[in-house]
Amino acid sequence: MHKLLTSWVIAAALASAMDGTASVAMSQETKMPQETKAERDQRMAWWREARFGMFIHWGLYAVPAGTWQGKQIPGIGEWIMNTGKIPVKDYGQLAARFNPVKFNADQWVSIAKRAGMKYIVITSKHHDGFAMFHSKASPYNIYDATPFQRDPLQELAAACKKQGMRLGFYYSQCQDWHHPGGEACGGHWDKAQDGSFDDYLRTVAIPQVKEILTNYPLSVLWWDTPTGAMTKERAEKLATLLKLRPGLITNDRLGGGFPGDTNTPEQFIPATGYPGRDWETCMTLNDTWGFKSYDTNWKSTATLIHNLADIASKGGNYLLNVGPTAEGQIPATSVERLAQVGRWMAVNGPSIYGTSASPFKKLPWGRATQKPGKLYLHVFAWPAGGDLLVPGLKNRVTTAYLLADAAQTALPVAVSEKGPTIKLPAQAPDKIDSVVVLEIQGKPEVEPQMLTQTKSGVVELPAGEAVLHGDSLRCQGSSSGENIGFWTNPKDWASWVFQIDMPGKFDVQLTFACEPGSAGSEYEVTLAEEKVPAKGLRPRKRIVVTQPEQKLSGKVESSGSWDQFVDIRLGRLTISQDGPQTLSVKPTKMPRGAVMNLKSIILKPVKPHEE
Ligand code: FHN
Repeated sequence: MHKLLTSWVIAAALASAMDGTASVAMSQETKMPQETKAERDQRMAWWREARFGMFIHWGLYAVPAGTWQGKQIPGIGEWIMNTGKIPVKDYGQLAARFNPVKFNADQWVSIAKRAGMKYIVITSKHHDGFAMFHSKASPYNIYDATPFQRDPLQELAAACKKQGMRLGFYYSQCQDWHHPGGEACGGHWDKAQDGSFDDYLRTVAIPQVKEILTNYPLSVLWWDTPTGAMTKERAEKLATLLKLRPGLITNDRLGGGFPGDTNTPEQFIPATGYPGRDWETCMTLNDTWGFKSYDTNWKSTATLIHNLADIASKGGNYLLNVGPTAEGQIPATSVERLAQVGRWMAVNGPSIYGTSASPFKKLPWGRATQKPGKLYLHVFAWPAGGDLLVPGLKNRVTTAYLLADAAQTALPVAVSEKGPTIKLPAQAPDKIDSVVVLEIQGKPEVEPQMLTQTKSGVVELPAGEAVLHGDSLRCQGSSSGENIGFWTNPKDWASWVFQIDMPGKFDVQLTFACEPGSAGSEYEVTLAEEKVPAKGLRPRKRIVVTQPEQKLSGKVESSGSWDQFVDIRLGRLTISQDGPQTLSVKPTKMPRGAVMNLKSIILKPVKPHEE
C-alpha cells in the first residue's frame, strides 16, 4: 500500500505483486510442489550465476511507437491501446502493417551476449493480446495475422541455442485487451472486450501457455499484472502447466497467492534486496518498455553499470529492457549503451557473475560483492589520495589487486582498528567502476559502522540506516529514493544510533510523504544517549554527564501522495556532550491505517546567531 503506485495500477494485489511483497506474505498459504532446498538450489543455479539478463518488449505497439492518429499518447509505449482507449478493431489493424523484415534473431542474441547478459526474456503476448509466436489457440498472432508470416520466437529460440543463451517468455495471463473476457486495468473501453474471464482463460491463456511451454525450450516463464480476477483456483489451472517444462523458473506475478521463484521489483533497486528470496529488478533503458519513437531519455552507461553492481551487491539480478522497432531492430542507442556495459563486463564480469550480496551495509565509495574467499570492491568514487579504507572489515587480507590487472600485482594493504586500507594507484582503471579484489581468510566479518556528523556538524539519518522495530514497516527502494514504508502498525517504530563529536543545538528536519487519505497520524521523536554502545562503536572521550531524554512531537499532514516527499522542521534538540546517541520515531496515534513514508531525519547544527 505504501509502494509507489503508477496511475494505471488499479488493484492493490497487483501493486504488491510488483515488488513481490504480497507473494512473500502469501507463500505460507500456498502449497507448492515438494522440492528440497538442494533441488531448488540446483534449479536456480544458472539464474543465480547469470545476474544479468535482457528483457525484450516487442509487439504490435512498436508500429504506432507512441503516436496514434497524429497525437503523442502519454505513458509507456506498450500501453498505447489502453491509454489511448483505441477500439479493438482499429488496434488490430496494426497487424497488417507489422512486417519486421529487419529482424535478425542471431543479431539480437549477439547484442545481449556482447553486453555480458546470460538470458533473454521476451514478450510472447503482452496485454494487447497479440501473440508474437505461431499460436493455434488464436489467429491474433504474428504468423497468421501479419505480412511477416514468420515465428520470430522460434528463430530466437534457435539463435539462443546456437549462442548458448538461456531463453524465457513473458506472458500476460490476466490482462488481455483483445480477447473477450480478458482483464483490462482501468476497465474495458470497448464492448468487444466484454466476456467471461473463465472462457478467456480456457480458450486463450491456458492453451497458449501450453503451447509456449511445449513448443519452445524455455528456462523462464515471466507472468505479469495479476488482477483480482486471478483467484487461487484460476491461478492453479495455469500453475499446473508448469510441469510441462521441468526446471522452469517463474516469477511472483501469476496471482492467486503463488509465490513463484523470484521477486520482481520494477524500475527500482530494493534498499536491502530480499534476503532469503531470489529477486530480479526489471528496468527500462529509457522510460518505456515497448518502442516509442520519441523517448530519448536513455540512462547513461555509468548509471547502468552502477545499477548492475548495486543489484549484485544486494544479491539480485538485473533484467534490462530493450524495445525493438516495428522493423525488428533494437534501437541504436540501446545497442551502443549495452556494448559499453559489455566492455566493462568483459573485464569485471567475475565481480558480478555468481556473486552474492555484500557483507557491508553501506560503503562510502561504492559497493561490494563476494564469492567464497574473495571480496570484490566496486569503487565508484576513486579516492583522491589513493587510500581506500574498507570500513570495519575484520578478516585478514591475504592479497589485494585490481581486477583489471591481469598480472594481479599486489596492492599494499595497511591494517588499523578501522579496517584495512588499500593503497590504490593514482589513476582509476575505469572511471565508472573499478574493481579491487581482496582475497581474505575466512567468511567476511564486518564491525557495524556508526553514523557520524559531517564536517559541518550535520547528522543525516537516512531510511536505509534505520533499525526497524516491528513487523509491518520496512525500508523500500523507489524512484524517489529509499524510505521507510508499509508503516501500518502503530506499534512499529524506527531508530538510529549515531556518534556526536560536535555537541550543540540542532534543528530537526523530517522528510516524509503521505497521501491525503492516510494523513493525521501523530508521532514522537525521542533523543536519548545510547547507554550500551554497540560493539565496535567508539567509547566516550570523557566522563558522562547524563542528559535527560528529549522529545519532539509531530502530526503527519498530507504531502500529496505516497511518493511526494516534503521537508518539515519539527523543532530543536540539544546534545550537550559527545558520544553515541539514539533517535527514535514512534507513532502515538494512527487514525487512518498508516503512519507515513519516512525518508530521512536531519539534525542541523544551530549557528550562534540563530539561537
Ligand atoms: O504493465 C506491464 C508493463 O507494460 C511492463 O510489461 C512491465 C514490465 O515489468 N510489467 C507491467 C507493469 O508492472
